[in-house]
Amino acid sequence: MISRILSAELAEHTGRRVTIAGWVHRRRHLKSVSFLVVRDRAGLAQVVTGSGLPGEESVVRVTGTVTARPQAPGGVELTEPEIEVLAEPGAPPPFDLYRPVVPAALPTVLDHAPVALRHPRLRAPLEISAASVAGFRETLDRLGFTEIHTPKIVASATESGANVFGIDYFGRRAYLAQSPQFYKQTMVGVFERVYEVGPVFRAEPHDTARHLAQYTSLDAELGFVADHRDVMAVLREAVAGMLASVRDRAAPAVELLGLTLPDVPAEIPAVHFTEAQRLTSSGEPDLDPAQERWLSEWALREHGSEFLFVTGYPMTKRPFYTHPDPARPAYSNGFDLLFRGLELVTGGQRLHRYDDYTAALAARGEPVEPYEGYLQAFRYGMPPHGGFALGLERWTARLTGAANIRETTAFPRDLHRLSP
Ligand code: AMO
Repeated sequence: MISRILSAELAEHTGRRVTIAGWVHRRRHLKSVSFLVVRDRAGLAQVVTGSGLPGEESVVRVTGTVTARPQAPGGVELTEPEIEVLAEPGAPPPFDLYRPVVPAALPTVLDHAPVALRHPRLRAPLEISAASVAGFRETLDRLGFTEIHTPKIVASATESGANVFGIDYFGRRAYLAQSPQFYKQTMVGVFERVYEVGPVFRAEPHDTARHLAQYTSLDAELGFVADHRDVMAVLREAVAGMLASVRDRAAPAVELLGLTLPDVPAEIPAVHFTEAQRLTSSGEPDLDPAQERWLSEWALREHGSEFLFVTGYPMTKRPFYTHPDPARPAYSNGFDLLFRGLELVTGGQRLHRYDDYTAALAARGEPVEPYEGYLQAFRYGMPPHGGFALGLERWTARLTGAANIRETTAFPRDLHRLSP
């Protein structure tokens, strides 16, 4: 390893000679002096030097004396530097990475992602996303869940209504997994409580600000639930843990973006689907994005909460594995979690008896045969169970105020974009 300290640690070394390494973020020439700002994973460091500075995005190692300077980032700078260039860029960056506001439109940013993402404001959402995943894992580990890894090349679709990518699998028809749904349920029979953080694929024909063709799904599934409300309680803990981790691990990113993080109420308010319909004067069997936004505003007004559960969606709108509400079988024990106007999570209680699965498939006119592999779990005894899936990019977009979900993932895949 190249021996060095991080920019954020410089102040602890005032008066000493130290080495840092990173990228030339900015060069500034004043009349009698020049400054080099070096960017590393922890932040920025200022170097005072003469002329003849390496170009922006050059990779450098700088040894210098840590000197107090209140105006510099972190209140110190490196003086009397020796600068070694480790790599010189072949071309200047597509736009100035040092400007506080990103001076480029989203398509330009995405076309140049490998270098554009180095901009502190474009990197910050990715830091928040990483901290969120760490908090998700930490919380579910604490609650006795086991992390699993399930196949992304699968034999059948899982989510009715969502579109599936077909692929050639050694001459056979296969699909890219739309969700780990069947496998996470199966693994409840093994571990009782499981979670997975992984990619899922949706052949989304819509070009919207909230749909990707590949996104990261934070999935959980747990056995021995009384009904969907036990799942909602675990989800509440997971979301609170994700936020605590963002506060803890991504504090500089939160500060840079000037974010106000939401509070999670001890109990997130919930409305039944029929009540949501009444509130939005809707007779439709589903809620559209405008109604979701309205309901979120209502929850903030009435309950002071930026989160709202909508429970009891009609069975006709949920996949075949959904458990009905025993008291009102036309409605499900399924829920969505809305966050700042957007559907963030889908979840619910599942069927757990083999005969209920065969009946549910028959009622939808679907053959049992393609599902035989999955249905083995239920043939051999499964507890009442349920789970949820949270879309990571939607979460990060809502936390950071990004207008487009593409700002929250390094290399988005959508209708038009396959590269970089
Ligand atoms: P669902 O299909 O509703 O449920 O997906 C769950 C969550 O994933 C996110 N999401 C998306 N994010 C980005 N781009 C997309 N194209 C996209 N589609 C969905 C949303 C959504 O709430 N198996 C069930 C979950 C379960 O019941 O456990 C499922 O996949 O945030």
